[in-house]
Amino acid sequence: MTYTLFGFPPSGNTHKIRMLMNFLNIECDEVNINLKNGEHKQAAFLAINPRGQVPALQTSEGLIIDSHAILVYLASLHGKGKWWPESPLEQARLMEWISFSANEIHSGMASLRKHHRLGIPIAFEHALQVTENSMRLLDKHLSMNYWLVGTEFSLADLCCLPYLALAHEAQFDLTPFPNVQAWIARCKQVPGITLMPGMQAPA
Ligand SMILES: N[C@@H](CCC(=O)N[C@@H](CS)C(=O)NCC(=O)O)C(=O)O
Repeated sequence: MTYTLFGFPPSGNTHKIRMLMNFLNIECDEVNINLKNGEHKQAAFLAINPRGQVPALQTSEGLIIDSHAILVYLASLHGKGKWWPESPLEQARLMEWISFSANEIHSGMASLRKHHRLGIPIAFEHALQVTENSMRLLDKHLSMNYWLVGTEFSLADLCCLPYLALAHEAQFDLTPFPNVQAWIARCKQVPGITLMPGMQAPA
């Protein structure tokens, strides 16, 4: 199966796909869509993805859009067992965090980073509030759990990691959330993990 990933190098959502592909040893071509010059809203890319967003993945079965949809597709197709469990309850546990990534992290930390790194206007106070609330929740969860779900690094950790490891680019101080900081450091030590530029910095 050949894959083509439409992405953008600074995009944490694109990076999630790269991380899973590398864990699964999947070969993939990448096409860069330059979000800075608006290529994602031009007709050529809108014909591929009408949502005008990256990432999008061209597969032999058709185009898949949205980082979380792509992760679930790849994990269930190539990583049954380790990356996508059989049990509906375990799948639901992963989905709890995939949803946290798509909602709280997307409209919180990722939004703050978009503002500070790319200069895009956002509802700043709202994004800050969402980030503070969600980091408080996450810190509490991680005070009782080594990984987000179960006993090893999973798709839940993978999808939440990039934007949280880039908190410094969002100009958000994680010092009041020591369990989140320790979890980020743990994730970065997982064998086979792929870090994007900026993720190496201490959280
Ligand atoms: N829910 C989508 C969000 C994708 C997203 O927001 N992508 C950003 C880049 S990281 C983008 O393409 N932004 C341009 C836009 O929304 O117009 C996902 O998880 O893939």
